Amino acid sequence: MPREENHVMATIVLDPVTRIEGHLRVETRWDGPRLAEARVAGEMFRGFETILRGRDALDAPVITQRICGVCPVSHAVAACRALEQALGLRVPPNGRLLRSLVLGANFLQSHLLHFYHLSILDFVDVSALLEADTPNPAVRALRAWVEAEIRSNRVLPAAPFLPQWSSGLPSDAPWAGRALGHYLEALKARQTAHRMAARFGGRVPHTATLVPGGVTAGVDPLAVEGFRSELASVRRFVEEVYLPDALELAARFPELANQGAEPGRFLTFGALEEEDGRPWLPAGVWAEGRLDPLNPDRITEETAHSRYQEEDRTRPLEGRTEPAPEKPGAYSWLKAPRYGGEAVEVGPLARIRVAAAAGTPEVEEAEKRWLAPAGLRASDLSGVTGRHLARAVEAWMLARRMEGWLDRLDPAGPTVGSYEPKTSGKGAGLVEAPRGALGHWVRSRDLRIDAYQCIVPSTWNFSPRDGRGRPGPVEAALEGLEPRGEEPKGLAVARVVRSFDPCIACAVH
Ligand code: NFE
Repeated sequence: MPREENHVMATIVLDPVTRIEGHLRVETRWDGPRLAEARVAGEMFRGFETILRGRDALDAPVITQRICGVCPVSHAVAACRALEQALGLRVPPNGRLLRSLVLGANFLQSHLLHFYHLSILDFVDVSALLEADTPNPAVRALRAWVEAEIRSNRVLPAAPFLPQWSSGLPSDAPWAGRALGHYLEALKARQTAHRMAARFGGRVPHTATLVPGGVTAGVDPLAVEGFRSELASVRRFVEEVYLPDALELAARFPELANQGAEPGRFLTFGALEEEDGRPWLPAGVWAEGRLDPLNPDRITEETAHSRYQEEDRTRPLEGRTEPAPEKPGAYSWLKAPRYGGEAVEVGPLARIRVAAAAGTPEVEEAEKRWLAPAGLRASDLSGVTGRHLARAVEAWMLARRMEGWLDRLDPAGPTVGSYEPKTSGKGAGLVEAPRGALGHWVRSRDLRIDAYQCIVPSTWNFSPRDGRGRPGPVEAALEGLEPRGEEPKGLAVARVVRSFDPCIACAVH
């Protein structure tokens, strides 16, 4: 790092980063107005891969769901698919569709959680309400309420403490008021999405019906119709509230499309299964202006700066996950996944960019309806606002696709394949979770887990430096950041970090 004489570099540390899942530390060094170096670190060890060794192989979907309370369905599906490959189990079309419906419901609730409950407070300024000059009685009442809160020194802005009635603000209310009001409506929409997942998952957040070979819930017509009407209400929320808010955010902060845009290499395993096992959104790797097919053999995990003992670079099933808390040079409990030796971004932006490059018709439709009127293109989405928009657009595309999956369920067909598993074998379950590419790799011996490794979306995005000292995707996105003059540096860092939707509980697993 360059250090001129008489030139003091400022350090800003966010530790812990709040409004995320898990324990994340972000250390940044600034060269004047420019962020020169960033280190992001997962601050805890969990050890699921070690816990799994020696367990009954068929228990992996139950155990790995406990990695996370936000995206447990993705872990269940990844574990099921890994075991299906290892043990030669077949899944009937109903089983795949039910899995995608439960996982799709989880995507919807997760995207809403991220936008309204974790991120939007980075962008709204309730003090705008104090300046609102409007005769509208609802806005005036909210303004009086905010003034009273400030006078009594209660903490603001803090949406959970907004009054319930603020969710009904009219459309001419200031954006801060409307967006925060939507915080409360989004809680209800998430509740509905959770209910949808429970209809076929048995319970949430940790489902009870997803097993290797399919889903043990039947295609009950009452559950199907209940799911359909709940899906319609979540879709309405996405169309009428979420997408307009995400577009308004992008319009209000145009400079954030360029902030946090690195590393500019995107990877996806292909999102959500159709009934024949093909992915709904395509798999692929986009880098340097080119889309390449995914080659899972190019995936490695590095540990040069991670608190683990093993060799610096391993293929997934060769990893061992043996903690080394005092290892010299190590600063994170995350390993560093790499594709062909390169750091890649995963998540909704990666899925949309790969699907756009592949000419997926649904992305073209979404672009025409939502992005083009705002002068935006799916293939150009990037940076902080690009990630928020990609998530919102994906929620819309997914809600529509799920209606089609409901139509294709066959009430007379089986939901689980015949159950005569082999007892030994190796398998990989490569799926997409809300936050990006998720892989589970398993080796079963006599139906016992001999080896198990997970590479999780937030491990890709929040990885530390690798053996060559090259930064992980979020580190790369932060380095070079130059906030606008009046924008506090810590806030600019938090906006970039949160745009990746960190889940460090998952990332360290
Ligand atoms: Ni804990 Fe997750 C998702 C997975 S993590 S939330 O989405 O897998 O990055």
